[in-house]
Amino acid sequence: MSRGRSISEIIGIINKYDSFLITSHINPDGDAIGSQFALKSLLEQKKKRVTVVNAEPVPSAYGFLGKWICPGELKQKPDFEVAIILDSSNLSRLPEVVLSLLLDKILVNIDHHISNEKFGRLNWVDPEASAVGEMIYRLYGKMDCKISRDGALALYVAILTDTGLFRYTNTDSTTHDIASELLKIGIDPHWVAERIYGVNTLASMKLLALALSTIKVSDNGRIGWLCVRSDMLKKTGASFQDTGDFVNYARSIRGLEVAIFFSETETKDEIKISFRSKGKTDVNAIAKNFQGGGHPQASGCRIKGKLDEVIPMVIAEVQKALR
Ligand SMILES: [Mn+2]
Repeated sequence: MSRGRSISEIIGIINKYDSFLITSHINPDGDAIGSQFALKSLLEQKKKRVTVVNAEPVPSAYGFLGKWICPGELKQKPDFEVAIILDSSNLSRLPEVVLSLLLDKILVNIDHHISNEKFGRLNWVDPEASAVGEMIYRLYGKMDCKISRDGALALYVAILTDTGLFRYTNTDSTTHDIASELLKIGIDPHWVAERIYGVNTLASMKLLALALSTIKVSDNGRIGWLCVRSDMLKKTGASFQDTGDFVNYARSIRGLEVAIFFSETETKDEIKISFRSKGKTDVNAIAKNFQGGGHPQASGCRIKGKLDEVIPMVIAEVQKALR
């Protein structure tokens, strides 16, 4: 896949059309949120009409980045020519209400998941990029656009969160070079980190305590997992959104190779699963066996069934992959 051609084709589309819709996957993370706002900024600088639409409002921890539109707030179907979908490996990552707005439109797919299914008319997929935010940063450069302070803030959030605060294997000198450029535009890293990582609620801490009490490690010490059941949410007053980084607590256990987080969901008999690998094991391949995907070191999927059945089945699959 020639990266150079994809990015110049994206620029061609941006120059050719006037009106754009930007969206991303359900349960948006910092990269999904930040890259959408950063791309909006870029397109507005180019005097384009831009609407950012997602099924749910901006999660409160990221509220400082701005607001987008939810389908319920639309008085009529948004009028646009091109839909740009960010950070989503396939269209089933988009909620129905958003998908229904995209029928018959030109779809542009900008993503960095190795599992991306190239669903767009135009696909710019770069698994080497630490975050979609890094790709949007490059787009700014190629289009000779000045990054505004708001744009820089959004890009910084995308890269900060998708590299796990510059800790994951997708972090390299390029990531730090970009972060450095963004700080020069006026981003205060302490202020940003406090907004995102210093705002846990007491309810979410109590939920974490319950989840941690479920931690188990396989006999060979290579797999660790923990889970959240719906009744834990009732007990603590926390929500499913509060479980976003729980898998990392299992991941931090010494000697472990694969960490897994299992959670019941709003949908009855549907279990959400997050995988993290510490190195050699490709958890994207494991998630793929269950119609999920992601990155080699961080992936996820959803499986129909009861928690007590799903856990042993998934552990057995991971044991197989480790052999
Ligand atoms: Mn991402």
